[in-house]
Amino acid sequence: MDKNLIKELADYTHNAEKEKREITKITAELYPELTIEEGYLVQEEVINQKLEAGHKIIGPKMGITSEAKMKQMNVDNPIYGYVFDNMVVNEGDSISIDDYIHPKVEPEIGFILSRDLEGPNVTPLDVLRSTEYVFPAIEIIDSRYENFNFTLPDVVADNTSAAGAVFGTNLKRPDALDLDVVGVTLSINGEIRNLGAGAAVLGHPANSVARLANMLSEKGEKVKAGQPILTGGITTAVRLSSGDYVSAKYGGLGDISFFVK
Ligand code: 0L1
Ligand code: MG
Repeated sequence: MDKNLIKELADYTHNAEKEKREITKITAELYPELTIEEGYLVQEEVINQKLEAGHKIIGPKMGITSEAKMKQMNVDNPIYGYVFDNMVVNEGDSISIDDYIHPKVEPEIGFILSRDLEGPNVTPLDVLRSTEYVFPAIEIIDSRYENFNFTLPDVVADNTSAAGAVFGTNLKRPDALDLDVVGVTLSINGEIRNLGAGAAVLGHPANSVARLANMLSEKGEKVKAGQPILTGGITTAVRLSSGDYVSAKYGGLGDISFFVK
C-alpha cells in the first residue's frame, strides 16, 4: 500500500477523532478495496501520529471478541487497537459528552501480565500463568464513522473505536475467580441495561489475551508485562447521554462507575 495513501487515510480517521466529527467509512468511497491488513497499516500510522503528538500508549484492547459478532462480520479473528493516556477516565470521575461523537460503553475484564507474552502458539493457560492481576473495566467506544457503520478494515483503521477506558482498581489474582463465569451488570442511572458473563469473551477472557499475543507475533510484537489489557466487551455496548451515571457491577470483582456531564 502506497505510503501517501496510508497517511491520507490515517489523517482522515485521526482528524475526525481530534475534531470529534463523524465521517463516512473509508470503504464507502475513499478506498473501497481496503483490506484488514491495510487497515492495520492505517492504524499504525494513526498510532505513530498520536505518539508524535506526545500521547502515550497505556495498553492494548481487543474488539469483536464475541463469537456472534465475529460470525456476523464474517471473520475468524478479533481485532486489536490501543488505549492512550488521554483516553483514561478515573473511577468516579465525570466525562463530558461534548468530548465524544456518539459514545457507547461496554463492561470488560482487564488483565495485567507479570511477564511479556510472545506468540505464536500462546495458550490461555500460558496467559493465566503469566497474569499478575485481573481487574474490572469499562471501555468507552466512539467510532468516528456515521452511525457506527463500518466494515472490519474500516474499524481497524479507526483504532477499533477506542475513545476511553475506566480501569477499576479492585485487582484480583486470576486464580481467585473463574473468569468465564464472572457475571456483570451494566447499569445506566441505576437501571440494568445489559448483563453477561466472562465466557462471552471468546469463551474465556484469557483466550482473548492469547489471541492478542498470537496476532501481534505476526508483526514481531508481543504483549507487554505491566500494561493493562482490555479483553473485549462482555455485553453489547450501550449509548451514553448527558446526565448518565454509568456503573458496572461484577461478581467477585467489585463495582466501577463514572458520570457523564
Ligand atoms: O472494543 C470493541 O469491541 C469495539 C470494537 C469496534 C466495534 C465497535 O465500535 O462497535
Ligand atoms: Mg471493547
